[in-house]
Amino acid sequence: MRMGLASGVALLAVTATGAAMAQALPQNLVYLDRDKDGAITQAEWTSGKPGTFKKLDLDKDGVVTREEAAKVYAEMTPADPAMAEKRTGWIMRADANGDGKVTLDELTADSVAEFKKKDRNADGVIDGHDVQG
Ligand SMILES: [Ca+2]
Ligand SMILES: [Ca+2]
Ligand SMILES: [Ca+2]
Repeated sequence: MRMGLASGVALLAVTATGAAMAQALPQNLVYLDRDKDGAITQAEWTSGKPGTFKKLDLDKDGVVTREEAAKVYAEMTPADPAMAEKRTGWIMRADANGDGKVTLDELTADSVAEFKKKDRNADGVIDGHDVQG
């Protein structure tokens, strides 16, 4: 029991030191850090994509068209057509082969490319070291 307490305290001290040294993730990215370790892995970064894709693929044919994306986003932000247009553009940017339809693979690949851009020091995670300066 005494041992357990001691190692618990030691662990707390290590965690506190680590937290103090790490640079914080920007607020708009924090939600992606599912396990709250202060870093976003590629898996965490892309984890929301299947859900987003499912929401956008209105007719469930496995591809998202501009019309589908525009419709979903227009419903999401009815007061802000410009924002809806912007978000539709983000989705359609993933259309790598230019056929006007985005597959889940394309959406995920686009997301991975974005991840790699944001991981400036290329250590495989996005954390405070990538976002400062
Ligand atoms: Ca994480
Ligand atoms: Ca569809
Ligand atoms: Ca990094």
